[in-house]
Amino acid sequence: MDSFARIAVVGLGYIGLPTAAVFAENGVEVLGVDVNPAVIASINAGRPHFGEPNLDALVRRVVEGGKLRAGLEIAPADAFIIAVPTPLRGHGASATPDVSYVENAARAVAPVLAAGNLVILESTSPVGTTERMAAILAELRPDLTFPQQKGEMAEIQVAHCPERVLPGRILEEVVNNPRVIGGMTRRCAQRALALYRMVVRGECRVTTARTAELAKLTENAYRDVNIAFANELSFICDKLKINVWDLIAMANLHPRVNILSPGPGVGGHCIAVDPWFIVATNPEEAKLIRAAREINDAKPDYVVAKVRERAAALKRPVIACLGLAYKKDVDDLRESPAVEIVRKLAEAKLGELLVVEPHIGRLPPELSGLGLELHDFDAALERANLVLLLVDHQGFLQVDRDVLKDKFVIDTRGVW
Ligand code: SAJ
Repeated sequence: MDSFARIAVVGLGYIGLPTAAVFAENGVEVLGVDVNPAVIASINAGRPHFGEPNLDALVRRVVEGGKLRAGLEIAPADAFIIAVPTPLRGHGASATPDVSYVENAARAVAPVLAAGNLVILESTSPVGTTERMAAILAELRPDLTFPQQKGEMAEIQVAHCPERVLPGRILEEVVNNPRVIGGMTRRCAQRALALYRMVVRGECRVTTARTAELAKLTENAYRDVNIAFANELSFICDKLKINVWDLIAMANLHPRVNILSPGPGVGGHCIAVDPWFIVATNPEEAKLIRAAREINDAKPDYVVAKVRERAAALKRPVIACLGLAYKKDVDDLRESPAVEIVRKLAEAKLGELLVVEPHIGRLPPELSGLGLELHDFDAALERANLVLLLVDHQGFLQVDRDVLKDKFVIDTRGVW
């Protein structure tokens, strides 16, 4: 039975909500489940609870059309997509992935499972999590059969289909990106393939659940390692008094070299986190992956030290800090190196800080609690004698050279 008239999406965050809305748009009856009543109320009123291009209109349409409904309680469905957070607990090499939200989602789904159902884990997860989820389901439903017990003959199919969308382009990428579909058995994978085929236009490749888990982690670790290479070059270039951006542009002229850009550090919910999932399961083997994380994590302190050095030369430092988001043109401050840098500058009392972030209306408590306020871009540039560019937002790119002329400038993104 390959038809999916009704699906349930557990977890209505950055991934779950767009996924639910896209299925609903394609005619599937979707129940979105979340533990947060405010999220449920907002979605049922047709309003997403976070900013993402085109998501507002889509959610309003599918809610008004009766195809998407959000609730606190799970209900029977043909397929269940679990898209809950898998955070990291602790810091650095001793951090451990927390899969308790996945475990809780499995416990919530178990009572409504029926023979013929498909359960998909979309959350980025350490290798073995899909099997762990299936084990919980089997424990709670001894009346049903699962792939780990009956292989291809199982009544319930279980798969891992990791999301890989880029914040800021989620709706486009959810449909057009290629997908890795990892089944606990071939039949599980085929069933999951049939589901995603309803909405995904990109290529869908079928594999095992464990390969799919590691594939997702590998993609983000690959990017992290490559950014670490660029950041390491920035340390080397500073010592050798070479402009790192020029250096990279020159090296990238080679047809088989494509170095990424150094920055103030690596932020966001994925690249700064997922490589640790590999280190956690393979601490002996994952030497390069761990080193990359450490290099990228060291970058904010390096930027703070640079500011400290420059500020020491000023009688009364007034520092414009441009950008707080984890990357350009988004309002997302999660794991943002810019926030860490501004916080450390404020704690070190290096001078007056003028924080500029046009994408948010109010500072996060960790910064407002330090007495900081949001400032207007032009006014901050005018007043500052030290300008620290942290995020390459579109709005920061065009700047009057004359305004910068007599100021110290630290451009962590190499855009000026
Ligand atoms: N960054 C640099 N230099 C670069 C590129 C990025 O310093 O040359 C920094 C950014 O400023 C940012 C961080 O890296 O702080 C991460 O940004 P990103 O744009 O590379 O990636 P994310 O975290 O927004 O999304 C990533 C994507 N993964 C890959 O590109 C391999 C996305 O496809 C995934 O779906 C997402 O992680 C996820 O959810 O896992």
